[in-house]
Amino acid sequence: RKVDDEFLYGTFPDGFMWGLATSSYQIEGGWNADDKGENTWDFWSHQNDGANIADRSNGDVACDSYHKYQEDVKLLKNMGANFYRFSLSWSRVVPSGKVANGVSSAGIAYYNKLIDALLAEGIEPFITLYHWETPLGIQEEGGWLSDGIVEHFADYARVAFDAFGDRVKFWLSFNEPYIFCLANWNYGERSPFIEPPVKPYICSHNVIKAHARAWRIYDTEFRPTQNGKMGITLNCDWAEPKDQSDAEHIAAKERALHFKFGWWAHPLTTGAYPPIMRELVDAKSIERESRLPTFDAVWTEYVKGTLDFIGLNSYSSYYVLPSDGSNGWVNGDANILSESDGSWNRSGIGWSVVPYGFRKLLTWIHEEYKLPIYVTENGYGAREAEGLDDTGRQNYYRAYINEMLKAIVYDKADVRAYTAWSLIDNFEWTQGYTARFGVNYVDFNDPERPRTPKGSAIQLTKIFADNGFPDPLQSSSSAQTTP
Ligand code: PNW
Repeated sequence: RKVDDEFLYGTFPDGFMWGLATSSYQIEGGWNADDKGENTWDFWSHQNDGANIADRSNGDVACDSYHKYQEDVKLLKNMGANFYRFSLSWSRVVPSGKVANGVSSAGIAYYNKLIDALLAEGIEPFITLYHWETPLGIQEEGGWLSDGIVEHFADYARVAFDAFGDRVKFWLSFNEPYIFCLANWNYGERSPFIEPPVKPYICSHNVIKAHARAWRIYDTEFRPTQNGKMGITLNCDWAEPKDQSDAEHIAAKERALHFKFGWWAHPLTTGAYPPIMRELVDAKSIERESRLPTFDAVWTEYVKGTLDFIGLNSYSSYYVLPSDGSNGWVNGDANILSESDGSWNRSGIGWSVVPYGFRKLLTWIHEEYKLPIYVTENGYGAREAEGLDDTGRQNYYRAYINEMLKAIVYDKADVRAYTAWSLIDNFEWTQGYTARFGVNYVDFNDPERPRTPKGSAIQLTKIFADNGFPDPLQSSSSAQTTP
C-alpha cells in the first residue's frame, strides 16, 4: 500500500456524489409552528432559563429554514451539489410521536415543498429520519431506554416512506447513535452519568432494533416500487496507535474502533455486537447479568444484513493506548485511553486536524465491512471572528477530500459520496451559536437570517464541478488512470 503525504491530483470515479448537510433542529426554527409537537431539544434548550446551552440560545428560530428553505435550495444549486442531506423533525411530521394520534399535514407539506424545490433544481433529497430529536411524549415514556420506542419509530418511518419515498431514494435511519446514546441531554439529565455505563447499552439495543424495523419495512413494503437505499450514519474518528511499533497499542486501536463503530456496524451486518465488546463488557459485569444486552435468535436474524450502505461522519483523529480499565465509562470498558498530539493543527473550536487519519479510517471501514461508504458529514468548526475568509476551513476541505481520494485510488475503498457539514452556520447543540460549521455564513442578528457564501463555499463549488482535483499539467486525468 502506498502511503504518501503528497497531494494526489486526480478525479473521483464517475457517478461520485457531492453534497452538503444540515439537520432539522439546527436550522428550521418554527419550533411551535402549525401543529408541530414539542421534542427533547425544544425542552432541553428552554429548560433552566437556557443555561443548558453555552450562549443561552435555542433553535426556536435558528436559520428560519422553515420559512427560508428556498434560499437553502438556491445555495445548493449555486454550489452545484448533487444532493442535500437534511433531516425530518419527527414531532413536526407526527406531533405526539405516535402515528395512532395523527400525522401533521402541515409537517408533510413543508417537507414536500422542500423535496420538490430540490428536485426542480436536479438535487437529490437525502433524508435522515432521526437527528437527535425525540418527541416529548415518547421521551416521557422512557425514550431510548424503553423498547416501546422501537415500534413508534417504525410507524413514523413508514409514514415518511409513504409520504416522500416516491421522490426520495436515499434514507438514513439515525444520525450518530454513539453521540446520542452517550449524551446527558438524551436522557434529560444535567449531571454526568453514574459509571459503569448501563444506559448507553440499553439505548443502543433499542436503536439497532428500530433501525432494523425501519429497514425491513422499507425493504418489503416500499423498495419494490421505490427502489431506494437505506443506511445509518455512524460517527467515528481515526484512532492512531500512540506507539506504532507496540502490538498493545495496535490492539488498543482495534478495540477503540470496535467500541465506537463496530458497536453499531457489527450487529447490523452480523447480528451481534463485536466479539471484543461482548468479551470485555461481559467480564466487567460480574455482579449481575451483562450490561451489554444480547439479541435473541429472532432478533439476531432480524437485525443482520440491514444496511445498503454505511454512512460515516468524521472530523478528527486521536492517539489511542491501552488502559487497565480503571478509567471508567465506555473507554474504560474498552481498556483504552485517548490523547491528542500537541503538534497537530487545530480547528477554530479546537478539534485536531489530521487529514491522514481520514484515509486510514475509510480504508479500515472498507476492509472490515465491505459495504459502500457514504461520507455523510465532514467539516471544520470555528468562532464568529473567522468571518467569510475561512482559510482554515478551506485548507481542511482540500486536505480531507484529497485523503479520501487516496483511500479510493490507493486503497480501493468503496466510497460513493461526500457530504460537507454544513451548508449553513446553524445551532451547534450545547454550543449554541458560538461554533460555526457553515460554508455559507448566517447573520443570526438579522431577523431575515441572510446567508452569504464563505471562501470554502466557492472552493467546494470548484471541487464539485471538477469532480476532484484534475492535474493542472494534464488535459484530462481520472482516478482510474492516476497511479
Ligand atoms: C455531528 N465529537 O456531531 C452532528 O451530526 C452534527 O449535528 C453537528 O453539528 C456536527 O457533528 C458538528 O459538531 C458531532 O465530539 C458531535 O467528536 C461531536 C463530535 C462529533 C460529531
